[in-house]
Amino acid sequence: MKTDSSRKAFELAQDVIPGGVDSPVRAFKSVGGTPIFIEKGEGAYLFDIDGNRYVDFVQSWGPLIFGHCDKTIETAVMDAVTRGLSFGAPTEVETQLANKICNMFESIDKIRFVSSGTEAVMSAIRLARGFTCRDDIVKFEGCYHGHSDSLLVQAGSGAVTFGTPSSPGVPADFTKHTLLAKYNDIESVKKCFENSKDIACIILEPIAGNMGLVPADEKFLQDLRSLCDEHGTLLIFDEVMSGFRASLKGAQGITKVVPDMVTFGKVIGGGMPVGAFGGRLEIMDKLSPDGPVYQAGTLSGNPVAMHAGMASLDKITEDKELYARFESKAQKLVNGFKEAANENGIALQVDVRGSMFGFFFNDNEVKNFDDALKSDTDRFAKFHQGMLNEGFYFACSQFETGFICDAMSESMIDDCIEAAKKVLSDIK
Ligand code: KE4
Repeated sequence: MKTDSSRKAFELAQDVIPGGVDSPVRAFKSVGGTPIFIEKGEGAYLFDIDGNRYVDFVQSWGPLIFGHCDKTIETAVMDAVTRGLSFGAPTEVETQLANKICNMFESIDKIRFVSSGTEAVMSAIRLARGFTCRDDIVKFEGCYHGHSDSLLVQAGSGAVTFGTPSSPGVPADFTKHTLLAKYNDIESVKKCFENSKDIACIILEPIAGNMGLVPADEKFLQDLRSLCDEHGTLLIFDEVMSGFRASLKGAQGITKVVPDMVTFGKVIGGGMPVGAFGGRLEIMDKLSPDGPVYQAGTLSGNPVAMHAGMASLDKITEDKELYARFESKAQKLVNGFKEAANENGIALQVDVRGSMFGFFFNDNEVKNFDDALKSDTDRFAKFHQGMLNEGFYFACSQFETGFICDAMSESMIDDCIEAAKKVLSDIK
């Protein structure tokens, strides 16, 4: 596969953009090789600047649930653009999108739009702290919630559950209120409550997608809910990735547990920059300008992005068979991978939630980040490169999730399975 143009483009990009990319994962550091530079997208396909075509299982890390250049979303954007790009003033489409989301979720009475998932989570945590008048928060190893300071933490020393910064530039003071627990392990959460009487919220991906695909056990979510009720702590579901991807209602369409707040991103922007956070009236009304908790954004609720999100969600809610199609294609894909891996004596763990799918080169089931870290990342890297050469574009890290989009045909899934058989045989 010729990638000379991408290689040259990457060299030039590195002269002027740190690492040559505007988001680290795109640099292919964990899989090796040169990141491919994209010329265009078209339905389920990506085309790079060397003229190679790929079936795209990343879809901009989740937003493009209908694939690239979806005519409905494109038309909505083009139409909105003719009336102006941004006003910094309220527009009715913000209310329409807010109503659409609030009417779908028992957990959400009001919602505020921002421009990224990071902003949504950062704001939700500030609101949780302001509402409870508490400072500490609990997050889980392996869950990613964007790059705000208090969430860039790694396990602290020994038994202490308080986190330490996982990045230079984050002062220890900024993470001393962040406690770390183990995903799917309620005892580790109870220990946090032993170490702190000041926990404002617990935040988690109810279906984790940032350590690879690792769904929370229903019992674990129920126990989290009970602990939060017992201690007056808010439960925040970060559905930036799982929202409208795991089911029509994301993880909330699968679990019976109702969170106090929810964050969204990706799909609700239809490919444009949108994040959101929502929750019960008594919580959301604490937010400025009605309440004292400050939060703001120049491009929050941007009308073009709102129309893209509206078109995306309208298309989703109108298609009653959409998630059945997603589930069927995702299951067919991972079953094909599993069969091919078995034929080649390769240990592969697979899982699906709606249009999300994951696979680990791992001997055992993955229930938390420690398990995920035991995966064979070298073999993943070889698989990733091999599948690229066959024309299939997967997330460039073992610790990410794959996505089905509605533009993918059954024959694309079949062809991908055939390619996987070849690649797995080559790398066994
Ligand atoms: P953004 O700030 O990247 O829009 O959203 C942060 C975020 C928050 N919560 C969850 C559950 C997320 O998955 C994300 C972002 N997801 C990653 C993909 N693993 C974005 C890709 C990237 O960082 O370039």
